[in-house]
Amino acid sequence: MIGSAHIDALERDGFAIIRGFIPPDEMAALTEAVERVQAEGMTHHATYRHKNLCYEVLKDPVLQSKVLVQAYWFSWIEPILEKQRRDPRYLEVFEPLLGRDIKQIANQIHWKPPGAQYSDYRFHQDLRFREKPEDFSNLTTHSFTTALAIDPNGEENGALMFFPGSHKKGYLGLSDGGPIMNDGGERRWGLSKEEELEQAGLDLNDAVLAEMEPGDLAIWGLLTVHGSRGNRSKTLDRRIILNSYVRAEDSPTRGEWAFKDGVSTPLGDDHQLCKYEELYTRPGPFYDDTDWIAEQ
Ligand SMILES: O=C(O)CCC(=O)C(=O)O
Ligand SMILES: [Fe+2]
Repeated sequence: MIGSAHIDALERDGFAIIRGFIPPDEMAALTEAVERVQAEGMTHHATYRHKNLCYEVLKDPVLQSKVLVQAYWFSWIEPILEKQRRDPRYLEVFEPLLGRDIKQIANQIHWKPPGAQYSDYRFHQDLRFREKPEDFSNLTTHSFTTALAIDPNGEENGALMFFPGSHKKGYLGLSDGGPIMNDGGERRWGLSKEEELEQAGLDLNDAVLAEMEPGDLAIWGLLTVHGSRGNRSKTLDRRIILNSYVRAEDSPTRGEWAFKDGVSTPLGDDHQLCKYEELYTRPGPFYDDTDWIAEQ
């Protein structure tokens, strides 16, 4: 039973954690599917895209090796994960918040290779990643991001951190002046410069570490300030499946259906416009070895 505690927590804190969202006996199959996506992603020498499917493959300056940091819309190649994104338990979570017609905007896996430079996320609000906000309505109230823990998420391997109540502060522009990940040097373990937080009226001491066990689900809104440190552990990755959802009526031109009148709805014949702006003009497949093209 998922209950309604997450609704109160989202309203009060801007984030919620549902423990045991996916029970332990279902996690092995999901984890294996995530590992198949990783194996497939690592066959590429650089970032690869085919329509919405994308593997973000970078050369890590610290590890001096190739790393896969994110994959997008792998549901097109992994049936188990395609079912996961529209698991009826997401409807239980979101029906009270979004109703029974729900579209999905993001379908991502994030890896944090142990010790890699590219494994931190500066504090930000996900509104930053809705580059065409005019294509949506009610983005700040009826749009949510979720992270399903595949590995234990803790202090050492860079669990998510949230600022409770930050969703009531409006858009703060945190991390807008550059990539979402740090560029190395002393800030390689991540997060934001304290001055930047101070200017936004935030005190790092107030940030809450979202420790999670495999199968736990974190949920947050597009104005909730969050980020995560780099992975300082020697061996443990910090894998999450990140899915984001909107009310269908608020997103007439974007997203893949997840639930239509409450019915779990598989991907259709072709990709729908989600976040990749060049879906129709540059569908690929192609390699992009120029830069980090994150589209969280
Ligand atoms: O993977 C993480 O720790 C943070 C990811 C995130 O906040 C995002 O993709 O918007
Ligand atoms: Fe985010």
